[in-house]
Amino acid sequence: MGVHTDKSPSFSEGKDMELQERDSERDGGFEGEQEERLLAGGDLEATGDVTYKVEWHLRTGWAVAGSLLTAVLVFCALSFFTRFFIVSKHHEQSGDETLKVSGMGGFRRPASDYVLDKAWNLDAASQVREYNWTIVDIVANPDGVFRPMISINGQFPGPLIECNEGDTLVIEVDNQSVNATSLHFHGIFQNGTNFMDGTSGITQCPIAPKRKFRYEFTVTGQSGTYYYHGHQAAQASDGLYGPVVVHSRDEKKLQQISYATDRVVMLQDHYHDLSSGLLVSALEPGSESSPIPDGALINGLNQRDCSALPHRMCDNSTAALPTFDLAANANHRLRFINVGAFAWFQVSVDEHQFAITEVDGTDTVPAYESSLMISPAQRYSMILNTNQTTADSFWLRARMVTHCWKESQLPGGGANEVKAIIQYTSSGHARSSTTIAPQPTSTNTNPEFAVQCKDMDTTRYVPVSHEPAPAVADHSYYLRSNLEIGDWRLERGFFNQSTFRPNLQLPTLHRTVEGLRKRNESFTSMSDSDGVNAVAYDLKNDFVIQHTGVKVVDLIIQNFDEGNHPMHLHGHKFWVLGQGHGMFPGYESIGLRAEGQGVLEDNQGGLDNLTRRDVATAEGFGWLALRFVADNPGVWAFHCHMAWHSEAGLVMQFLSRVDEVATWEIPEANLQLCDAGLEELEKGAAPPDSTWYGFGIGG
Ligand SMILES: [Cu+2]
Repeated sequence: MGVHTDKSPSFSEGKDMELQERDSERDGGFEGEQEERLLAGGDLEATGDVTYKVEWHLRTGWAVAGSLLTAVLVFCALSFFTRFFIVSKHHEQSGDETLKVSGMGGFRRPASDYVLDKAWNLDAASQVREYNWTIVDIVANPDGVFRPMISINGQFPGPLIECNEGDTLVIEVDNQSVNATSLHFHGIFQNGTNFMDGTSGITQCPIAPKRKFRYEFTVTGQSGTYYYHGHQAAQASDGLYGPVVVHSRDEKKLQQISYATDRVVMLQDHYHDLSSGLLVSALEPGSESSPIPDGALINGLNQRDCSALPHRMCDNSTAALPTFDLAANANHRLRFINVGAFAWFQVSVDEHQFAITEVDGTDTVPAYESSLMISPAQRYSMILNTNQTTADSFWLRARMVTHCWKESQLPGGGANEVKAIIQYTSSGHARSSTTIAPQPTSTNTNPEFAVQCKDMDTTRYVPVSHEPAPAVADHSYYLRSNLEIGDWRLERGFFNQSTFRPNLQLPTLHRTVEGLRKRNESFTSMSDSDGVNAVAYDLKNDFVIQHTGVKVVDLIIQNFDEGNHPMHLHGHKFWVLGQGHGMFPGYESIGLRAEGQGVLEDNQGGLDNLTRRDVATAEGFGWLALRFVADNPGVWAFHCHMAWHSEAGLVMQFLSRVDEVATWEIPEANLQLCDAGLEELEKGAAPPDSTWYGFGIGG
């Protein structure tokens, strides 16, 4: 089902044709573009220079032919490299001979990797689970369109990390990408291991190209569905992500509906271009809009019609819609993770309702829904009962909510909806993996068509484990969030007056530990006080709120943008006290005394059943009220999880347990990462303010 099947008998010929078309329409070939973008974040002036030279060369016919030949040869070499070196190397490493997709589809991770093992032992003794990952750049075509991607061991999406609560995870990372990287384990508390949080510029220096780093931490005090992703600029969007499932020893009690199967369903807005290039255009002067995705993927899969994309390298013969084989008349757990950079998804299953039983790692009492709204970085588990008799296959629909974007039209005729096939199977008679499931004929029975990007009403989702929020807050902070644009300056995200710039060579945690240890006065003068620390940190680019001892903290976020911001706090779960449109109406309106000093008379028990989660959204021109216990020592990022917004600087930090952090030393391996030199550490980083000259702000 490749493109141009009528025009070209073989893929390689089709490829040549594509290249020629591209060359005649744009200056420089695919390879040239790719190299420029892979190295973006480097020297932009040099990039301009290259473009000029290519244009000059194109003035002679021989040069045109020569360029074409070179481009074709380089592409063939790259394809050969990807196919035979990266893919076969992975084969050797994993000994996996069952990989069915061959050739250019060899980067695809088998769908079965995201189905959890039924025989998993919840009672196993705590153990160390080790993963060996090589970060490599590949060229891959998840939906048919080829693009450069960042992968783990040559495959996309990343492997599942699965463990029991109490296990220790060891992830050996060997960075063979041209860009620097760091890996963040989203939602994992990292209590006592803040330096393993993987936030470049905050808890660690990036892992420079050709360097290695070992993440090692014990997962305690939490269970459920999480994920990991690259935390250098927006590189998660280039494919560097994967799921994390932590099993509670009490999983069977915490999940109140028992289920026959358990799997991960990752939703991703998918761009056909590298995030480094998109980021430059996202931040360009005078524009507040974010790059619009070209389409969407479910577990790395979708299938585009290549004939509609004549300007792209495209072959959809190994691309397919994802299929979930589910035994009929049984309950099945689907763990949804929005791993995307920007888009919200509305999820529904034709002719089915489902129960929500988990919100960001918090097990909840089943609540029935016909549609699910999920922001970037949020997770929800749904239990689907395969009890329909009208058909034996149904569409699962994941629709990007385009109404929340400034421009709602996807480029290149891209569809905002990605579908998966829910295929009923009679138990013991699973569909053979070689047969393609027939397409369902079901129609969308979900009447509500979301046009706003708002969190699900989590007051409907009562945690199974009773953990009421503390009644009295020690501190309440009012934070204004917004994006600022203007001529001759990059778009920048702000919390109050501050827009974040990561210090890649001297992360906040390193500066803090050193400052406290060496009794540097700018750190010690503040070390007994709580609040904004503008003495040790430059408030302009480094907004740090600190607490010493264990404190209860309220955050009121007032969003001054028409767009929404899904806010994520590293290292903690928070209680959502309230959220809504317009100006924050005051504590009384959410049943609490002023400044969060206890509950109102008529709201006794009002804090008992609030959901705890790690991503909650301040809707467009709306507010969000959160409460968390600052008991986890270290420096924790708090940021919008839309990649284009966080990279604009919509990030601040909480320094918790100053008393404890003062006793720390930074591990030697972390310090060594910083030795790589700024030029190496900045590879793949967000563009600096100096990218545009003039009246730059926050530079
Ligand atoms: Cu945002």
